[in-house]
Amino acid sequence: MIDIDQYLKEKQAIVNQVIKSYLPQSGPPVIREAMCYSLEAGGKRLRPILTLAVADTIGFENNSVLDVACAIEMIHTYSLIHDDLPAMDDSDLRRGKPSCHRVYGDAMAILAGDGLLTLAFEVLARFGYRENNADKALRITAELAAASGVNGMIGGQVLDLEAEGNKLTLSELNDLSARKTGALLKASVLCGGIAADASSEQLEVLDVYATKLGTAFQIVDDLLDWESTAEDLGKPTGADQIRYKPTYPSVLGPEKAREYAEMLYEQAVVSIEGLNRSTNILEELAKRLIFRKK
Ligand code: GRG
Repeated sequence: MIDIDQYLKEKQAIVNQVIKSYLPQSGPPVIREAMCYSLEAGGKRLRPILTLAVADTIGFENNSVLDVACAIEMIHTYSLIHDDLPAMDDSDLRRGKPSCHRVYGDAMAILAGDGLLTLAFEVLARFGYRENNADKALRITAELAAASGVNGMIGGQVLDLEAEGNKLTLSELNDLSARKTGALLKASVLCGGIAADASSEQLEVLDVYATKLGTAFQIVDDLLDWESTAEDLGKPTGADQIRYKPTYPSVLGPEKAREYAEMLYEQAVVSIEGLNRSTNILEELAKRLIFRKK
């Protein structure tokens, strides 16, 4: 049995160290500072840890997968910076600290997000130069660009903005969540598999695991916004209700939403038996994601 607390701590430390080393060493100081501010504001690093955990599960021992993991965290952080802007969710607090635009202003926060998104793809391209990784890098780049783009996270954000004040069916909410949150989470898992030379059968299994986990993760995010305090979460809570956003607890009720998340978690855990590897890390990670308190 793996000590998941220890595993998370070790992987967080590695991601934090490596991601910092990729930050530009030249260019206008203010933009570099704003990018660093948001990257170092203390996120959980769930997505890069999922990438690394998949590679560990497949049995791939090569540090180059860290490039992929860090690129994914950069894309995630960019999305949070832009999501907090006044034109979007207008949120003053992120990761327990004033959001990027509250410290650096709207223009610099937009550019810091753009800077992180661009840097992510530079890191991926450079990963392609290393150790004959070119084919993998192309597949991973395509996967991440699609997951972040109009049919993935950006499209999900559009649906989310349009949903304010409207009623959604469960199936519409599932579609929104699969794009806004699920796509990048799924890509974190699949890119770990691609970087680790997983077989196509293993990638299919990982796809099912990540799809279930992505929806369950969003349900829990909605439940935390519904039930927790800003102090607990490090970001404002109750915002979804204030903005009349349809969420899992508002559509299903909090109890049914929790049951739905737990059912998806159980299905995710069963699905990865198909990997034919020891899947303890991925099981424990799924448990952490679903039973988390922030
Ligand atoms: C602006 C293109 C664009 C997209 C924004 C990420 C996103 C899409 C919106 C954030 C709003 C939100 C609450 C989404 C739900 C799930 C989510 C992405 C939560 C934040 O992820 P965590 O909990 O955050 O992994 P940390 O800070 O730990 O990295």
